[in-house]
Amino acid sequence: GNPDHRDSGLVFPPGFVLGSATAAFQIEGAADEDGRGPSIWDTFSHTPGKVWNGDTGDVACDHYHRWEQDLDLMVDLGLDAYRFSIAWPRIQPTGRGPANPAGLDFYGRLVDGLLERGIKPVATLYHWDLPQTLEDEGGWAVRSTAEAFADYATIVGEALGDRIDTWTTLNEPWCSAYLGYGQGGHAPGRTEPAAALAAVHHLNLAHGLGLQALRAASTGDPDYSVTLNFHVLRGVGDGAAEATRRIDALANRAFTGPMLRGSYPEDLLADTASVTDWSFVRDGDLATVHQPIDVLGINYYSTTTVQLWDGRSERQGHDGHKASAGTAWPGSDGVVEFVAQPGPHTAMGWNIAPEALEELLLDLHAQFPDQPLMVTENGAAFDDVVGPDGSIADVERIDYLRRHFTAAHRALEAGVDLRGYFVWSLLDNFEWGYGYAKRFGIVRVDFDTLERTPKDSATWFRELTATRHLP
Ligand code: GBH
Repeated sequence: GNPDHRDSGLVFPPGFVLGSATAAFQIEGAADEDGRGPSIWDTFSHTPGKVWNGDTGDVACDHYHRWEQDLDLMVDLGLDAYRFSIAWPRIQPTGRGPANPAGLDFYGRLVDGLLERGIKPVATLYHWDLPQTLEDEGGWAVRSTAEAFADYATIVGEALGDRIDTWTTLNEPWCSAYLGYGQGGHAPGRTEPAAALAAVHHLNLAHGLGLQALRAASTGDPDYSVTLNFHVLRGVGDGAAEATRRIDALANRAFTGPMLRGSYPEDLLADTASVTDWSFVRDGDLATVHQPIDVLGINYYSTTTVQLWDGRSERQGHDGHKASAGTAWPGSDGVVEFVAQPGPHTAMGWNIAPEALEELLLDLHAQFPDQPLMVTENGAAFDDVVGPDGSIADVERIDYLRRHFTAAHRALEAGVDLRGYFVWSLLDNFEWGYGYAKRFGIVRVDFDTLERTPKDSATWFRELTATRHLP
């Protein structure tokens, strides 16, 4: 092996899934092709001032045309599994009605291509690209969007449910609800705290209805999952416990409560009482949302530090998203403030805290002892430099990944039922509000030529998948 990649002595067991992840809007491009309808991210990214540099998803990595080449990259990297998302507006251009056969065919070819190469397909139904027509009818703030999602899940379940390894209903509903409808830095860019909380519930409901639909339609034996972005919280000051309790309720327990326990936390309802009365939760909804899942997906990047607002200091922005009139924290805006965290930081400005991943996995295992877990995203953006020979010596990314894989391994050794780990991301791609300015890939994409070049982190990851020993 490469002398830079000395064996750490840590070995991942044979069944542990080593994969990489992407999302449809971030890589596919081909926005107008084969009957695809517009999504909220098309509208948002084409609205001046919303995305850095005016970048859009029109071309992205052109994966829609280059998918076979990308499959070959996955083979080269030795992936056990590939986590991708299905673009709802390719399947139902207006979010309702009959399936668009060309859209289904694209994912059918992709899934068959993965299976032919021995790579497990892990498919997410919703990674943020809501059909624009559904947003025009109210988006996630209204119940009918969750009902439409169930019909979409039936269509993809019938078409692909004989071949999928793992279905994931939603990616990070926290982002969809709070950044999309509260803070406004994500599509559809609304800044309505009550709508954000309604979106939380309708996304939870979509998860439940989607699981029911997928289970009824899938003829294979797939696993069923959802992916949440957990906030690992640090509190400072006299009110540390109260500040972390409030943010934990909004960020984490608003989803794990209904999905894994069957109820919304009482403290969440109390903290948000001035914003909404939660009357959008109807009889029977919680039973629909609360269904067993085979695996809980976890996206983890960094920690979050909070304190009670002292009423004097300027309130801090959150999450590196550009300043907006909205809040990601309905009911706690002006109560809790977010504290700058010590470095080192990635190019996103996110602090690097691998020990918090171990802590998160242990905590979730303690809370939900029988629930298998999977890291469905972890990775980092850095300012990559292309060397004179064309190579990309992304040593910081290798270090980030090595430290987070080590944290995951420690959790495994402590008895956590951790099933696998997906690096975000396979390719540099459209990083939402940051456009193409932030690069998370282990494979570089030149956005002029669309050429792919594996970075040193890809070589490092290939060694891990080949040997199962952490280099
Ligand atoms: C994921 O979002 C997405 O699933 C993926 O599409 C995206 O490309 C990738 O990560 C990289 O961004 O302000 O300190 O509390 C992650 C979004 C990032 C939102 C961390 C919450 C908390 C940082 N999350 N953020 S902090």
